Amino acid sequence: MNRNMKVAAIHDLSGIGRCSLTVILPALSAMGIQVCPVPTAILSSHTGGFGDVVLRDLTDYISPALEHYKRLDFDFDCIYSGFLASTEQIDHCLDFFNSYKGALKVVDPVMADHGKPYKTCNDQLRRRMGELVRIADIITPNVTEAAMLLGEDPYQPDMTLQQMKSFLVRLSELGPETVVITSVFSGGKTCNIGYDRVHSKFWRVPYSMVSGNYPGTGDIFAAVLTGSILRGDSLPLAMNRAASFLELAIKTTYGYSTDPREGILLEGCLSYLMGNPTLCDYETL
Ligand code: PXL
Repeated sequence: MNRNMKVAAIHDLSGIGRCSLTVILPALSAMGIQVCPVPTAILSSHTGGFGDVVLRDLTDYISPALEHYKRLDFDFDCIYSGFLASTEQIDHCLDFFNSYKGALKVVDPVMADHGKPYKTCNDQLRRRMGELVRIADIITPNVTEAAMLLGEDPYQPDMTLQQMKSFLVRLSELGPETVVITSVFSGGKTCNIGYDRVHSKFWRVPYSMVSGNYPGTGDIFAAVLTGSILRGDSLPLAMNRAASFLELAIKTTYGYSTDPREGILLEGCLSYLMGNPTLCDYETL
């Protein structure tokens, strides 16, 4: 493995609630990969339940930071976009992606969850998120975001095998070779599903749910999946690594009965990402 791998993570920095950069940084660091944060906004907390959030939009930061990196001839192995604070940031992300042609392009189209858009996601952002999806190599929407990108009903309580495959293929037809959809409900079970267009393969990684709805889990999933792919894992292995890490972290957290708004107890679980356990809990779809 390249010991000096660098990911530019275009995402927000939220003070409390363990999401976005505050989880992406430690997760990828534990996997031996440097995160170079490009904050899109600074927030006092995530927007999921802490009341009146203080938000400082950093839209005017991203382009000058990119210009600095270009002047330095600084290279990145991966550009990874996530939570955006304004529609203009779509253009800035596109500039970032287009400036590093050889980098792996990961787009986590953070917009919504559980059938509903986040407070900060307006119609314009929703419409333009497709522009990032089009140029991505890998996208990691949750099922609500996947449906929104396809113009389907955001609430998808029980998907058939045919619907899951159709979502994956149609999203891939927008551009990305690899599509992973998280938090899919099908036949009373929860799973993450993936599609590798190059090899025409569909994958499903089931996981067991505990009650308790923790923020930031999608961000952790995307970060671990990205780190795993950068380290050379196959798609099913990377999906399996991300899902099994989250299952461990969520079950650890649930046992301590902490306030779910504070997110998962990531700090005590990071050592699991440092090792390289053998994982083989996936199925073809
Ligand atoms: O985890 C997604 C996310 C990222 N960033 C902010 C959020 C959320 C979800 O609520 O509020 C600021």
